[in-house]
Amino acid sequence: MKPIQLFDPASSTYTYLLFDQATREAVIIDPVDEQIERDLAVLREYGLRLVWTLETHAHADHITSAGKLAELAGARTAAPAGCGIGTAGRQLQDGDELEFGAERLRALHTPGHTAGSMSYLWRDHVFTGDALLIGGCGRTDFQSGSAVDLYRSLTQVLFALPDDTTVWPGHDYQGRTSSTIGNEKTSNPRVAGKTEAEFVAIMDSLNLPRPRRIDEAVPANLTSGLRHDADGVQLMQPRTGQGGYAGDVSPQLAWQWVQQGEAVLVDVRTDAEREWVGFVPGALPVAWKQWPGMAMNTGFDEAVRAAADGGRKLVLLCRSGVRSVAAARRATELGLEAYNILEGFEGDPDGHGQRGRKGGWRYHGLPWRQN
Ligand SMILES: N[C@@H](CCC(=O)N[C@@H](CS)C(=O)NCC(=O)O)C(=O)O
Ligand SMILES: [Fe+2]
Repeated sequence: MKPIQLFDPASSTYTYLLFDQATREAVIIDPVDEQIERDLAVLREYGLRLVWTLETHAHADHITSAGKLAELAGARTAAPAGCGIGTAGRQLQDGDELEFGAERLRALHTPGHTAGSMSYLWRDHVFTGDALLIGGCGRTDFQSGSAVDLYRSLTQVLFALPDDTTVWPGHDYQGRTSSTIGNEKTSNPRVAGKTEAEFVAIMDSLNLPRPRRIDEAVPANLTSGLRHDADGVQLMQPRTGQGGYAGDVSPQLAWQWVQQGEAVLVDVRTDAEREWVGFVPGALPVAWKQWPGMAMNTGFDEAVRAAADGGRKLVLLCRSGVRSVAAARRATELGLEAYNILEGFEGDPDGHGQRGRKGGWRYHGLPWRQN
């Protein structure tokens, strides 16, 4: 059994999908925002149900799609506890295990590239993030990096694994795909046969340019890639949609339109969310996907056409404004005028992984009820 290795050419990032053959439950490691459609297609192609998104660290060179995958695929989010990714529901400590089907993966704290960085061991495969790269290693010159810590992580944690363990790195800038612990131990030019002092001297003299996207990527990755830029209070004009739908509106503007009879409010969350979390009186329920499993609602097209009733404007509400974008795109393809309601019903998770305090329909005091 091998992981599925996927590549983002813009950042040379490898994303990995591992799955349990019997239950089809899957884990994705280091997913890249710009590749979300590809990743969703791969999940569909293999018939997989994504149960975990997992980060090796808070990346400086690309933005994760973890938060979006949680919405679109129903996954839970996990990240190393020391990385400050407060939005991730599961905060992993060294030695913690994640289960998917009958499979399990173990977190190994491998600090150095960043202080919180982790590698993940699954069967005889290790996903090393930016700790160990093929013939190299992650840089240690920013984001709480430490060459001394990385030397220990490489020589004492990763090189302690069996020699035939396959190494799957977080990046490769030269098209190489995998290595083994045995190979890296004997031939990695930065660390093989080097003392700690020699390794530190090498790392100190790399003089690499700053990653192009670091200022944008690190803050976004600390919130699972969810960029909460909506500010519903301010946005009382629709923002024209650039992504194949009519536009984005604040929860307040959506409610104003609904009250004035200008638009129909369509709740695209799952039946379970409406039932257990809360609902907006008068909203039409048309699930985009259904829980558990987040399978597509095959009745969506018909129901959303009926909701528009010959051309009425639709405002679509989901949990945090991710699924409602996908649903608005589909409604637009059907010829309808569909807007995404920013922030959704519950808003984004805050630094404690809790929703309800960072935007959303409820946060803004708009009408809702609970059974
Ligand atoms: N050129 C890339 C940055 C590449 C980079 O710095 N990569 C980090 C990983 S996030 C690294 O550790 N590289 C190690 C190396 O290049 O030896 C960009 O602008 O995004
Ligand atoms: Fe990195």
